[in-house]
Amino acid sequence: RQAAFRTDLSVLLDQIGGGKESLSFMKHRIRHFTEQWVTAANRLDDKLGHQWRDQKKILVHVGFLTEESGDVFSPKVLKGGPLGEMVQWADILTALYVLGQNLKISMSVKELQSFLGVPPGRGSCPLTGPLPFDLIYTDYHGLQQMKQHLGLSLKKHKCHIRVIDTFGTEPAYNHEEYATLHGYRTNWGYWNLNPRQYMTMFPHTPDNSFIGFVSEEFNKTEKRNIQQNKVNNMAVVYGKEASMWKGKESFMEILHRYMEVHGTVYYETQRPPEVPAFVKNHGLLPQHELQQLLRKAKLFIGFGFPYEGPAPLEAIANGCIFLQPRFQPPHSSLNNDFFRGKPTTREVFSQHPYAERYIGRPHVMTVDYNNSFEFDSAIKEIMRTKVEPYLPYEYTCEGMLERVHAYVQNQDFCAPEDPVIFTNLSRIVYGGGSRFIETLFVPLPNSTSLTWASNVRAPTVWPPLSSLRLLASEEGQSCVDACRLVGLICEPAHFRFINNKDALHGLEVQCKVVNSEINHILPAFSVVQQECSLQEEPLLYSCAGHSLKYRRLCPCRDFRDGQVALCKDCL
Ligand code: U2F
Repeated sequence: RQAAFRTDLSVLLDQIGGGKESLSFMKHRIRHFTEQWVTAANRLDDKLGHQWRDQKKILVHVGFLTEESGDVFSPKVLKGGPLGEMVQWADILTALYVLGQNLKISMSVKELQSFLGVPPGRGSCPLTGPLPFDLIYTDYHGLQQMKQHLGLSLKKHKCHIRVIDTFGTEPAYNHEEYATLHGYRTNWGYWNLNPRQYMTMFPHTPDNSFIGFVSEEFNKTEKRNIQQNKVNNMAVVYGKEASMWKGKESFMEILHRYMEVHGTVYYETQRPPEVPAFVKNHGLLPQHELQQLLRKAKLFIGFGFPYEGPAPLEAIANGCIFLQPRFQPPHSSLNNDFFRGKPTTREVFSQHPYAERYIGRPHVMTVDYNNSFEFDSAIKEIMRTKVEPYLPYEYTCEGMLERVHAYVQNQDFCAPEDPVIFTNLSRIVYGGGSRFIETLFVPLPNSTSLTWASNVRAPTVWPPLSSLRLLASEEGQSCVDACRLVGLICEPAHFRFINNKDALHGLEVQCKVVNSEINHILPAFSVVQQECSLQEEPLLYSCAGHSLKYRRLCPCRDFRDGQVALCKDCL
């Protein structure tokens, strides 16, 4: 069946049901964004030339909101607890619905069982027939619940699953045996999924798929009005829970010298002692009232926690400058309680790395808060600087619809991955480029097309192979960084095309021997020892891994302006 864009969201709102604060929050958000979604749907439909889109049967099982997982989030919705996850689920549901998919929503184990057609009880009678869905979106809690209730049949069906995973899961943690043997075992990982089945809130690592959420977008007139009504000396503090303000008195003092300080900190009856008396505290606000406040403010200031939430994007979209602390040393699961146990070694160099890297000045300023001179001058600079409201395309409704559309139609983790043979890999080249690029890429013919041996069928792959650019990283450098340095992004889907001798040959690597091993750094080579190794376990293809001993073979690809998840020919 063909999927048709939907512009009436009332059925979705009914499907979500009610009762809990978390659900009310999500529904309120969906209602508030309806107009933006509708406009985006029409624009995307035009952009795609009204092309045929398959309607898929999709189950969304929101594990963390089930009673069976303890649902620790719902009771905190009105008390300053995390809302980022709720924002993200509301937007995923809406995107799938607006794209016209055949959607079922489950928020309890009972509903899960009934949708899957398995009898109640624990794994007693696993699903015997086919899975009644093309795709299942869930989270780590939901995955655990599905394991309990689908029993062994989960293994058979797991290629249909997508795991909404805020901070991401790196390949070394996902591979059960490897994680256990090499110290990467955590409470989460070890599901042996294709790492691209994990879908993150920000494009943390290209090993996972970036699904994201949305923020409000303004037209030219609205942007002008916002800029005209800015109050130059008004700051809003990022932190809805009193604990986030603890120990920040010295920064607050400096800030207060120049600006009127506002907060949206939850409180019951009394003002929280962590919030200084000079702060105008509005209490926790409904989302749209927070937007109003941000619309007036010039500065949105983070004190280091929460990490990587939606609020800074909302503030920047409303024309604020986001000021945040740099972390030196960076925070990660190795040195920080919040990240400890999360299935990633990603290093977080500031409170909001996405804002720093993908948005940057003048909208985002990242400074050393321990240096009061630097902090002080940042505030003065912010008061002088004029900025326009800005929202990266990938966080607009249209950008999210475009991305989710591309994933739903093209990502297929069930199809067998046939081995691929190149006649001449050296044809994968980067055409032009700076001196830096020339030292990394093999200087080869101009052609960027691939030819195939006559007995090998060119596989239909997504992202398409036309996007592939091969390069070797430096020693100690990950493929994430190697690709980024030349303006590309690492694409794990392309690892299987470069995990071969031809790739080494194409890069003119000297190999005494070419081994094949299980190690998340591979394929890679050691220049000193002239030792080359290919990857034996496709689940361990990792953009994130790095090792001082090795230069890695990196499959990079191009990406669309403002939409890092999709290559130029990906739509
Ligand atoms: C992040 O979760 P948080 O919920 O702490 O992230 P925030 O950026 O603070 O805000 C989430 C939403 O809360 C809304 C605001 C944001 O969309 O509009 N809000 C509001 O409605 N009223 C207010 O007064 C203030 C904010 C992250 F998203 C999670 O994944 C992490 O678990 C958490 C910890 O790092 O941080």
